[in-house]
Amino acid sequence: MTRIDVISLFPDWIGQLEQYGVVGRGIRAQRLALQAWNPRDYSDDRNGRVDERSFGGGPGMVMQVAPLQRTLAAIHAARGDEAQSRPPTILLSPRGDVFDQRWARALAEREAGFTLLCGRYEGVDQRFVERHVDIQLSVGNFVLSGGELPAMLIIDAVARLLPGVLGDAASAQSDSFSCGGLLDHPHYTRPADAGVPDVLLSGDHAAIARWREQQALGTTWLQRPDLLRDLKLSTEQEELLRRFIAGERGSN
Ligand code: 9D3
Repeated sequence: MTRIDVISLFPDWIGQLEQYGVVGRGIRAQRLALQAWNPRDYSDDRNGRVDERSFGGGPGMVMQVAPLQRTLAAIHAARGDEAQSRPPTILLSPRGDVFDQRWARALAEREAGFTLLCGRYEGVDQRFVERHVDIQLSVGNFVLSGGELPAMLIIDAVARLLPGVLGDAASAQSDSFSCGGLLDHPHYTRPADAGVPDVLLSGDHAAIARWREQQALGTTWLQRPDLLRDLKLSTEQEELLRRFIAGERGSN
């Protein structure tokens, strides 16, 4: 069972995840355990303060070391981890390495799980970062107000990769960024009226597979050429893409 602990000033928000979708399924299937921890519960201040003004001045507050350290200690005690096998502490931070599908796979492979720390305000006292943070992750080049949404995003991306969480193991494998690094082909469903490519209604499975491969290549070429540049296409793929670009748009 993979255990993810989350340190956040909004634990109820994180807790919502277990009611929905793939994370809910993972928890019900006992492949995933999710627990949110509020550093306010580990404050030594009567009002539960966990932040202070930044030394040196300037706007914004900084999360203090002591409440975070006690929260982390409580997590490790609850997990019963020995010092050597402590799960990594991951700080969500704009300074971090940008999270991607490779990171999702790497985290999903950590069977014991990990601890996510959601920063708020201007950030976390650097001494805590130096003593306890193993990895820093960002979710992209835009400014958020805290690490909660990034944490939820990471939990979702990791949960769906855990064995036994998605009913159809193949569905985790065959979507974008896993399916040979290409975007998915377009999908159609009922009603089967004008606009549905004929080949999808033909019953010719080989032709359908070829059309889908060509659409995956063509869609990636049109919308994410950066992904295509990192791939080595087979001769068949080169030919399918060449005909897509020539304007056949999947008519083979
Ligand atoms: C205006 C504040 N910034 C000064 C230049 C620094 C800053 C501090 C704290 C910017 C954002 C935040 C809060 N963001 C996160 O905690 C965060 C985040 C993000 O903002 N973008 C992308 N990924 C992440 S992960 C955590």
